[in-house]
Amino acid sequence: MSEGKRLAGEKAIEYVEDGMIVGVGTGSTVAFFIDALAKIKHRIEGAVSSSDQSTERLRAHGIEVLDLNATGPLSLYVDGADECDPGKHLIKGGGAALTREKIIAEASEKFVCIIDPAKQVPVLGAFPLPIEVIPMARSLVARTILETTGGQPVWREGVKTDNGNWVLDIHNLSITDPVALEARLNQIPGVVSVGLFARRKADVVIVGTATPTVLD
Ligand code: ABF
Repeated sequence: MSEGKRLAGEKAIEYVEDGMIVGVGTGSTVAFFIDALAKIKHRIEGAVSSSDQSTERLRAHGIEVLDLNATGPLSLYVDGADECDPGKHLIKGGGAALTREKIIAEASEKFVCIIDPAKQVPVLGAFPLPIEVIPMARSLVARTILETTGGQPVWREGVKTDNGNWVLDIHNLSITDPVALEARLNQIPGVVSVGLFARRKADVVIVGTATPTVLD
């Protein structure tokens, strides 16, 4: 598994161009990308980070971490995923960083997703769908999801996001229309963000097979 993550993470370096400010996701696959980015840090201006965890790793390598408000739109965002369907729609948020990940993906021209082969699925949903919620709305959102989707929401107890919110993981979904479900869940008051990257899906998917496979 980690060999596939390393292969995908290192292959993504090919998308980094001189002078870039690189959007950087979160997770163990991204950690391989950050370590590879460190080897060419003299070629880039800096990074915009999606989590305290990635910020720490970037800074440890001496890579400058910049504020998205100061950088404006980015050319490139590199991030992992929990599941990827044939249409490059993703489930993300296993690392509880989904909100800032989604913000940077939205601000980026090209979203390159790096995954090991195990993340490829025919239909999204076997991995419980993470949703970031305002704490006071946890039960309201859970009830609404139960009533309207047939999914089973489970509170990721003990986990607080970098934004100080909570996470619900929705089990038992089979997501055949990810764009529609993302829009429906986004409407529920108290939902901060949904771990479906469907409206803004990956532009390129790099799968960490022995010879990395590029889906674009
Ligand atoms: C992050 O990458 C999260 O959205 C997703 O949960 C995670 C996948 O983690 P890993 O690369 O460690 O499998 O972007």
